[in-house]
Amino acid sequence: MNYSFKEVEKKWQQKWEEVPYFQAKKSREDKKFYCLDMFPYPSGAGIHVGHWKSYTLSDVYSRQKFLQGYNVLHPMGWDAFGLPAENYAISQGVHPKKSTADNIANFKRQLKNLGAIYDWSKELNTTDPSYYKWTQWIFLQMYKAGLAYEAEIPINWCPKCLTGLANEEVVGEMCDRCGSKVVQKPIRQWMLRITNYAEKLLEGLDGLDWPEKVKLMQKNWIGKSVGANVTFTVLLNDTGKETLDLEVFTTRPDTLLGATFMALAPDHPLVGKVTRPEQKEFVEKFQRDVARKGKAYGEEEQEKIGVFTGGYAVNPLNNEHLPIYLASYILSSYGSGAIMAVPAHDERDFEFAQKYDLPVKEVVKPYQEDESLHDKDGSLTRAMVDEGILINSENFNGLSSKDGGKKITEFLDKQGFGKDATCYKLRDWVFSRQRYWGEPIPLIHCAKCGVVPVPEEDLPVVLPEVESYQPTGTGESPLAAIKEWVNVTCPKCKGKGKRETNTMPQWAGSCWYFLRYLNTELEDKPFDEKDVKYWMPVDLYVGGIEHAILHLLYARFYIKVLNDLGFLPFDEPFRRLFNQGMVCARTKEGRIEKMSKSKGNVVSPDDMLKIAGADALRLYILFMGPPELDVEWQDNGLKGTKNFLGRLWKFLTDEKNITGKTDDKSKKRFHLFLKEFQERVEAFKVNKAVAGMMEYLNELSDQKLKLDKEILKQFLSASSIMTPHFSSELLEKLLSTNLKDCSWPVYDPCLSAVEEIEIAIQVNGKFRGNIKAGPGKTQDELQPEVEKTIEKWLKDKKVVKVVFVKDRLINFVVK
Ligand code: ANZ
Ligand code: ZN
Repeated sequence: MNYSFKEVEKKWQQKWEEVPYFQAKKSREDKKFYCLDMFPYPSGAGIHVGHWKSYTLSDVYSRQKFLQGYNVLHPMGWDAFGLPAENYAISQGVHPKKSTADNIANFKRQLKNLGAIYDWSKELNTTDPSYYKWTQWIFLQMYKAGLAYEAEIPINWCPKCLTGLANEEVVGEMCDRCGSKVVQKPIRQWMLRITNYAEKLLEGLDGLDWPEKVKLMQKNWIGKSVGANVTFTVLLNDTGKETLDLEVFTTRPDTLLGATFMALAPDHPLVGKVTRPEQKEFVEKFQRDVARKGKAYGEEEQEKIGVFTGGYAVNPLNNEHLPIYLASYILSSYGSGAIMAVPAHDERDFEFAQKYDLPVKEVVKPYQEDESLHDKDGSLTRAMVDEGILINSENFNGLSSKDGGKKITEFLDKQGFGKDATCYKLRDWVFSRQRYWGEPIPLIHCAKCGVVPVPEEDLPVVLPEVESYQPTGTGESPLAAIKEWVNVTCPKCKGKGKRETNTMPQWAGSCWYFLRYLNTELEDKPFDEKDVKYWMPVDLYVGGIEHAILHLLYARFYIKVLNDLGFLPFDEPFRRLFNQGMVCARTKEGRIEKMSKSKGNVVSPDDMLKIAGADALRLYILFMGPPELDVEWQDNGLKGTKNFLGRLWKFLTDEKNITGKTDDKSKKRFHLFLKEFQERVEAFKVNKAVAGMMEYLNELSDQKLKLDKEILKQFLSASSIMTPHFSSELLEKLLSTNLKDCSWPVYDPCLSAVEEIEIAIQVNGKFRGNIKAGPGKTQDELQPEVEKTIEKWLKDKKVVKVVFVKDRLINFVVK
């Protein structure tokens, strides 16, 4: 009798749909397990087998915890606002509302094929007014707390998507969505003060069970630098009487006496004042040139160009006069937008000094002499950027960089010319989009009262139906054209007001959705305190590394704000994070790349299901390789797991193999399988866990081992986390039970213990003793202990070679 996956899978999916036995319980007595998938934005392309990888993983863990008696919450929803959804709608010529609904229906159909234990009663959709009412409400709380503000700033503007973008959405000067080169455009924006949370966002990383790589990416993005602010005095003319203060941020106050010029960002506010009349023409031309080129924040300018302003600044330590330049590599948005340039110890300053023939003065000597640092004439060949010992620094000579920096800053502090300072690379979050498909920002502009929040009882501000939702490109959202919607009465003075027409970025809805899953039906509040307290934080969050900064940083920020405002009793949303690797496939050009529709290398689960079924696909995806690594899709691999399930079915349904009571050998082998299976699953080595299942079946048939009903039930319960349909069918067929009444099998530590074997120890081929160890131990694991037991044979001898035969012997060749 063969395994007929089509009927079996259909049957169980229908049953689970009718009676979803795995839904989260209302009672809060059990231990809880909140397993979260990064909810998808329902694109038109549907899901491919790459998406299945993360959904299969999260389902394996949810199912295991369910069987272990946890109250499991494993929900799914739709991140449906934002650029991707809107761009797709435009490309198809349909309204985003319509295309989004169609895409969701398709996604849901595809996802149900997975046989996952999603609790669909918790489904949510970020474009649903009953959901975004609360996205707007959270924004209002931030606004009231002074965390949202309006600013006319030059921002990253995508000329194709016709909207402003957050810094996080720009990758290498390109729009992360469409790949167009981003330009800088001054536009009125709503901003969120995420920078107020820089330190908290950094500190919080320590306590998280996240991949180190992701933590490091967030850390670098926040970019904390510790140093000092130093005030230089700018001479506005040659009399030396008229002056102004110029502040610089430096991470190396120890190098202050090595400064040989000053550099300002081309758009620094003091440029006009500092520039002397004779240089004005050149300075202005330079500013125009740089502005025309434009550059996105955070991008290093390849070419370091500059212009002399004619002005000078006085070094507060030795009163030396330093020429002031404008330089293309200084960012106006970092520190104070101005630097003291120390060519001897900073690479960029060194390059600039070479180019403009400015002096190089060494003030730090490396701890270790390095001859390649100087040429024959004694000039520096490159910047010496390491810390070292101070030289040419008057009273500070001989101090280490650390101590020297501290002493110099203290000295400046006393004179009122400097202070310890900390800078962050993190910028405030550009939180408005000039697009239609997003949550309206719930604010009203009134000529008399200024910006007035929409009263909470008037939420949601519903996104109006429009004919034309294409971006206008004017810097105004398409909503600005809908007069009936825009014109409102001011809630404060009852005079004429206008609605804010910018919408929120797509990240707004995903910053808090995991709180809403708990109570999607709540009408009078966004979430329930008691449920939040029970369920949060999320125990396991599974999703792609592409969200390492954007979504994961924004969501952490939201939770910290809501915690500070007293709405939440915790301040980190995701306790544990797992990033699954990508599934790749060969493109038409023969390159192996991440699956994507645009590259034409997508494998659709719909097709694979027809060939092999959901359980074979789940099993193959788990078996492909370590789940955190990228892997290449192979049709053969899927055939392999399909065949495996076929063989397993045959074995288990063959009466010969089932007995009333198994012998010890069979029992032992099963408990060893179970122990390893559990340990591997729990260590995220699911590929090894599948391999263990395959080995077990091989040994069952090779060694003619038998199972009794108890073992059979335990085996099917354990395997059900990977192959739920297959296991359910056999549980019913052979044992008249089902997963609802099963629990996670507990292995017997005595039975699962591996017997020790004796390994012979030899010295120069002569037998010198035995050592007992578990099978499969490596030489590295054994050698130290073996050396101890034969110490007297090795004394005063030189070991020339060690011969090791696994599980048999270890032989020391000595002289
Ligand atoms: C003098 C100096 C000497 C510096 C030296 C470095 C080495 P991070 O680590 O990135 O924070 N800097 C300050 N503001 C800048 C701006 N707006 N645009 C470009 N560069 C800026 O780097 C801080 C260092 O970058 C600062 O320390 C400053 O150069 C420069 F041997 O000051 B330093
Ligand atoms: Zn008003």
